[in-house]
Amino acid sequence: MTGGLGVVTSPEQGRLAGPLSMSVANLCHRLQSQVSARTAAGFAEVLRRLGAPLQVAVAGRIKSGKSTLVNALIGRRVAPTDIGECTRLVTRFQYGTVDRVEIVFTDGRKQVLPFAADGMIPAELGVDITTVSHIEAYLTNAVLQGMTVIDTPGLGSLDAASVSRTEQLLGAAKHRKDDEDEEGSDELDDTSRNAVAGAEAVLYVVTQGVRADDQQALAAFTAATASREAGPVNAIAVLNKADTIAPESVEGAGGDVWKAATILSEKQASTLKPRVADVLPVIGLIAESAESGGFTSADAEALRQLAELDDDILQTMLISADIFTTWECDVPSGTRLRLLEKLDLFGISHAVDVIRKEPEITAGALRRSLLDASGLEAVRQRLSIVFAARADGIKAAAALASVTALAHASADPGERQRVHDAIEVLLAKPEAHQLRLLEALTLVASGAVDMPEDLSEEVLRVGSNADIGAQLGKPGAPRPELAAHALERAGWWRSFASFGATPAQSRVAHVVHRAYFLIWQQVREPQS
Ligand SMILES: Nc1nc2c(ncn2[C@@H]2O[C@H](COP(=O)(O)OP(=O)(O)O)[C@@H](O)[C@H]2O)c(=O)[nH]1
Ligand SMILES: [Mg+2]
Repeated sequence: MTGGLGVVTSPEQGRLAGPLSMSVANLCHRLQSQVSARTAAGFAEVLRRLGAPLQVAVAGRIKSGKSTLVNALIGRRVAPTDIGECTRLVTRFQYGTVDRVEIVFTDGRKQVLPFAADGMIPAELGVDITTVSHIEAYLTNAVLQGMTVIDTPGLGSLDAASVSRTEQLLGAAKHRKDDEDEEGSDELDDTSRNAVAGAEAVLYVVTQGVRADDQQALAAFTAATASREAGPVNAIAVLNKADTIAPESVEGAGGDVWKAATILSEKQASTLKPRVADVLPVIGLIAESAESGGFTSADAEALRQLAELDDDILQTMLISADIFTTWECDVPSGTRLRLLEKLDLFGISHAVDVIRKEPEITAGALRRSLLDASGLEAVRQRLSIVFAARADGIKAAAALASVTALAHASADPGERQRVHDAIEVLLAKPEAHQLRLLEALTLVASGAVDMPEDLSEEVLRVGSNADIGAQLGKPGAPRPELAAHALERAGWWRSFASFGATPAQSRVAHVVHRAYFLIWQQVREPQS
């Protein structure tokens, strides 16, 4: 997730995700002097967001383990989990040079919030929560340089106030009709605020059974994010709490928890399609403990003691949390409770197995093995491939949507026309091709445009990878082979666009043809 990918820097604009974001930023700059103060203020906000890391919201039902996963991703136990006021608020985790937490009130006021003794954001704020908009946490953790993580209370659940706070922040709130318009104000009105507030990408957390309201929440969520279409371009999903799946309930799992989780994830991917491209199993709790310093050498020591128990006894203890903590045993029950909170039964059982296979294993290596067992690495990689590779397109699309909304809200027809014309010019530029590719990918992956399966897969592959070898399905192949393949496919898609395609397929085919052509231009031998 640490950018690296085509990060473009310009003196006045900070870090931009790529050439397309740069073009949109230039558009905003140029137009700022030609529009009303209000629209200009909106553009300033768009510019600020374009220069910020990708905004990834973690969404899902209450108690699906969102905050736990956020802690794991950041590598620090900072978001309160389970209960407390804070779990009912939206918290934005962004990079900062000094650790600092602020309460942001609905009237715009801010108040510094000291960390709790354990280094976490306090679960109780000591202020009237109905006056709070959200919490802003600035942390020094490097991963936040690549993305801002937004922890949400959960859509489709909880009290109405939490839901509306979540929706507000994600830009889903219904645009309020303001009767008394304060003309000429530099302040952003609600419409603009909402237009620019949307998260740009979603990490959707589900647990075992995807229910109808999961689907609805995801639909609402992806529609609410600033991208024009809800779709797999900016949303990925995890099946969390994989450790709690009973493997015997899943056919074909052969009693293996991870296998069962993988099978269920695949099933859920087809249920959640077309909103997300795929679903990855993960054990957020173990990932959090392994990544955030929660797992200590004292824990490793206690596990070592448990590993020495007679296996029959241990297996009996591991039947349930109650038996595990109340069983007569040398490891103090308080210690066992702590292990349970950090690893749950599956993690404890996994650690014991590892210790029994390798009694001399260090606490560090044991932690590493727990991390491997959590599936977090695969989630990180997916985030990096899907979001980082598309950050330029995603951010630019979000920014353009905001610019369009701002112009639309303007009372001045001349201003609307100027913005409209500028966007037209931008869309004709070569770098805007990525927008069309992402759009084509959304159309195909969502089933809006019907394609034979092999062609859909090809579109997804070309549109979802940053690496040319991966885009062409030939990772690591030599350049001449890549060039030849790209040229061949460019030709194929052009003829598909002309012959034997429906009008909708034909539009997609033109975009794919152009994508291959641009790839070919990059990898062909330099012309002498
Ligand atoms: N067994 C297990 N428990 C988990 C996992 N992830 C989270 N939990 C627990 O689920 C509860 C709710 O987690 P939380 O992160 O607060 O959920 P949120 O409401 O979605 O933010 C907490 O008690 C977590 O410890 C997991 O992967 N496995
Ligand atoms: Mg939470």
